[in-house]
Amino acid sequence: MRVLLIFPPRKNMVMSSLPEVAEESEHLIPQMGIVSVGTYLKEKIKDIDVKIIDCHLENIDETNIDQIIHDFNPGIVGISVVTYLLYDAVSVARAIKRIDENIHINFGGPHIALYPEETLNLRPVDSIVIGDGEIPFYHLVRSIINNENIQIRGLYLKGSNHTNYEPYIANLNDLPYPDRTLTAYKKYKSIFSGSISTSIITSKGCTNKCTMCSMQGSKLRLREIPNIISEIKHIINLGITDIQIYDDTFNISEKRVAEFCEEIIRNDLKFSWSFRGRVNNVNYELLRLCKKAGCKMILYGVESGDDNVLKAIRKNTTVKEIRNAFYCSRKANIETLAYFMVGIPGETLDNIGNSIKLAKEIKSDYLAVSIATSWPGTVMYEEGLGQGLYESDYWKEFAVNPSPKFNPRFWTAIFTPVELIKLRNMFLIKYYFNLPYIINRLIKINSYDRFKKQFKAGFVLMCELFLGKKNA
Ligand code: B12
Ligand code: SF4
Repeated sequence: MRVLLIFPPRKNMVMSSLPEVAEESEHLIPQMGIVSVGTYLKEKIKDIDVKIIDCHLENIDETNIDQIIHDFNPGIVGISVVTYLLYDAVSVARAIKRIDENIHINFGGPHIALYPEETLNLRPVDSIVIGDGEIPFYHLVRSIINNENIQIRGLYLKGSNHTNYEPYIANLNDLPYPDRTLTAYKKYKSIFSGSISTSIITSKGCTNKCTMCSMQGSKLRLREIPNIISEIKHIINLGITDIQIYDDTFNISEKRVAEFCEEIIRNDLKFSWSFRGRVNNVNYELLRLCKKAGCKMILYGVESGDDNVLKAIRKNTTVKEIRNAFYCSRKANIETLAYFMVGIPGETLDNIGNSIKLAKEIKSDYLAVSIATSWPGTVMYEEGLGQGLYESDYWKEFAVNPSPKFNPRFWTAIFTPVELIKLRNMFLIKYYFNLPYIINRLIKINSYDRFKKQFKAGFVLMCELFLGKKNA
């Protein structure tokens, strides 16, 4: 049996409100979700032939997928679906069904837990997997190979009843390390370091409850440090020296981060790494240890420079903590990226002014400003619906009938979409296009490759902001 796993193309991606250059650069990372599903399958069924395709990386879409289907001839295709790539996932699935109606198509990924029934009813979909895919997908493949009926939580075949129960693997240490050689792993490069890069997941879930995030309150599952270190050794053996930790919140516990760093140092592992973190769980001592262990960059979810706004989105952080995190990171010589948002529910011009002021004050190396967007499964979306801000449950409609030109809604109770785009652009322009910032960056860039990449990114950003290439 041959199994093809696909991460969809991004031809009709529902754009988030980050400038296009940021979206482009951030996607050059292997998709650990399907890699993990494929690895588990290979481990369980020894003679299975598994192929993984990242359509964006390999320039594949519904118009040329036929070649792969003819060459590889899969019996089962699993497609990884995030809501913003649903249309592209369905387009590819339709194209595959046109080639051979008998190929079984399974949809898994974060979108499915939000809209299980709607996904199962999509025409080319034969089955869905809700939540962690490794175990249910293996059972699906096994049942198809053995031609048996199957009933396992998390897997639902077309026509079957399903529950909204999201299964999870209680002990993440039980999973095999994702086999990155199943992907074209050498092609993934980081815009920040310019070197071959991969991602790693050391924990899943988040106990915080931010209103704009669909992870809120999800069960926290932590891998043990020796287990993570062992995976890192595998990664280094592949010749990869840059690792992006893609946990929802890596620094949920300061103690665990410290243990992680100490083990890296003890094992004398040489690689650079970054993580996405919260501002409230860091201090100078910890960051110095992170630096010593190879941490190059921290991407902080700042969101706003105004305590009232932070409270309103239940971020559970303060402006004081933000200042401290950036101050300590700079002192520890770790680069930073600050994620800000504009257009948060209830936010006024004054609040946005406070964010701009804080952004300049904390002197982050990079800044990403997005417009607060009501993504499905978030409190923000539910509140918008409850207050009648949206004319209909538009995400549900999209899930039932995905369309190519779809724009998620912003919070427009105070500002219009055009005003929000202008505010976001003004924020970015004030931050990036001033002499002290540019000089500071030039001093910090330490390789020609990095300079070339960042110069290009800066140029594209400038065109986007000044010529209004996107969203204007
Ligand atoms: C890293 C990350 C990013 C990175 C990189 C994304 C990338 N290209 O790889 C960056 C920062 C770029 C990013 C951006 C965004 N992201 Co993001 N991101 C993540 C994050 C934190 C980790 C992804 C990951 O690697 N997970 C680890 C793997 C192991 O989990 P997994 O992918 O879910 O896979 C498991 C299951 O889903 C399932 N599965 C997955 N695929 C398949 C396939 C099959 C066949 C089967 C059977 C099972 C299966 O099994 C896997 C193994 O257990 C997730 C949150 C999360 N914890 O997953 C959000 C997440 C994927 N992002 C999300 C969102 C909304 C965004 C943004 C839109 C945010 C924004 N406001 O800008 C943007 C998208 C930008 C755009 N439109 O251009 C949402 C998607 C929600 C949804 N409805 O689909 C998530 C789930 C976070 C959240 N809950 O809010 N993101
Ligand atoms: S935004 Fe970050 S901290 Fe807040 S709930 Fe989501 S993952 Fe957790």
